[in-house]
Amino acid sequence: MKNTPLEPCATDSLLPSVVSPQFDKYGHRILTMGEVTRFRKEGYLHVPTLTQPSEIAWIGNLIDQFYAHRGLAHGVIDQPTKLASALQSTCVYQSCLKVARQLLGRMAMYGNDRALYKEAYGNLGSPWHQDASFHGRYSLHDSIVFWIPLHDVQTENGCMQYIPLERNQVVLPHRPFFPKDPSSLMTDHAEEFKAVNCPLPAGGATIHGALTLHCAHVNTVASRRRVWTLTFRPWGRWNCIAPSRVFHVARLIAGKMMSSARRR
Ligand SMILES: O=C(O)CCC(=O)C(=O)O
Repeated sequence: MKNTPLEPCATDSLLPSVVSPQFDKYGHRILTMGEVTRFRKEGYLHVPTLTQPSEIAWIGNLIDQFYAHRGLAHGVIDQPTKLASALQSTCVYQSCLKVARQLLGRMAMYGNDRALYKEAYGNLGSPWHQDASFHGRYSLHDSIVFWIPLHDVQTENGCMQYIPLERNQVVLPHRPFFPKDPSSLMTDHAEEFKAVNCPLPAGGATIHGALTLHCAHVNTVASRRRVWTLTFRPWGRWNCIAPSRVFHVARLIAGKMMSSARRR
């Protein structure tokens, strides 16, 4: 599916380097230098114009059918792209791949995707966490996630919030969000007064890195909150054998061996 580039509005043209979205010759969204710089500094990017709302409506319909087929109203569906490979040909998927290559280098590839639907009139948001807390201790935390709502999102229906990266950001202590589910992690160390709210129109997305603290508001409205996320990382699903990762692990192991030899 190929989209026509969005027309910059009159106000956008007054601030070209800051807000005018940039598209390549295929109509795929790419980042401006300013956006790349902002992502590197803050660890997330608010992108109100990633693709056309009509494409998002089409994707939303398709993913709704996966939920209906499974008899689910909400919850997580892993890898919708495996269920419908047409998703990989969409303009939004191709834009995400190009943006991932701008941010992570040309070896960036698809890692994973998920549909995250939250119930209407819910009482739980997604707690503050860093995606890095789910990664192994040898990870370089070099993945990025595109969070793509399938309709307009604001505070009331579960948009994201981010805390800009600190200098030398580390992985903070996390604990299970649901006490009986060790895979549901949250942190008590988010400085919430620094949070930036990220409402979006359909066709927009946020992008965040693995060290960036984020959470999503509770969905308090009468309809489900529907989101598709796409994760990219260097070497994609082969990230664990990416040369940078192998080098990193070797350095950590060598460091450990040297310090235990010194202790003896
Ligand atoms: O959509 C949500 O509720 C949270 C999503 C999230 O934390 C993530 O994609 O990393």
